Amino acid sequence: MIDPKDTIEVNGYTHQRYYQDFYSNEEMIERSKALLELSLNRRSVRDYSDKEVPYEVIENILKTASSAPSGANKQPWTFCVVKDPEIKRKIREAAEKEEKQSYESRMSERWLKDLEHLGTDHHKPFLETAPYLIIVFKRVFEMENGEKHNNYYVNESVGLACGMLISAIHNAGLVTLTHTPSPMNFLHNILERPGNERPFLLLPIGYPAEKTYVPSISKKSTDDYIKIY
Ligand code: IYR
Repeated sequence: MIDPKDTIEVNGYTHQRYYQDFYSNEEMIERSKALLELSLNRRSVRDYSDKEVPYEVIENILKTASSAPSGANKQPWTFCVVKDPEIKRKIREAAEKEEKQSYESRMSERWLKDLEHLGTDHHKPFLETAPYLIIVFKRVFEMENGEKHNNYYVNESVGLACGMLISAIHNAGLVTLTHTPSPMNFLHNILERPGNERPFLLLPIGYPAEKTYVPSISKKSTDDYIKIY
């Protein structure tokens, strides 16, 4: 919470007083557990229903993503929201063409073996079935008065925003999938994006198809990824 009236000046810029809710240890444990349980129930879903999602939800989750920290607060991202069936069809067609080549010749034997248990292939029907596609672009630089100014920590910043977006989608009761067709320049062309933007990630958003199965996989145990010093 920010108190707009309680301010100080730093280097000639206004800083506002910041307050955060304070919880007891018990409350903190409860709250962190609740988010953990919610997060553990999130899965990448590849089969979508075409059921409509209110646009207000899309806007709220994108505002959540855009609240992410970023290098020098440049917020170097653009979220393209695609609902138009004709644009979705074009994206599916181009993505499947690239993915077919990837699965048939660009991906190594080892890579294909590593993906086998997930059951993926070059068919991407979700690109047309899901009610919305969000295509995330990173903004490598900004133009100001005809001058090019590079943004900072662009991949880190956009990655953080995408993580928050994925959590927000799950929290709303919807599902998504991190789809990275490769190469993905076709997204730049289809969506006619400007020269300072590069495609970063594609996320379908919607409800899961009525009877959906996901791979039976587990997450690493804490001993494998937490090192206490
Ligand atoms: N982009 C391809 C292949 C793929 C690659 C990885 I690494 C995955 O975790 C899953 C899929 C596809 O979307 O099918």
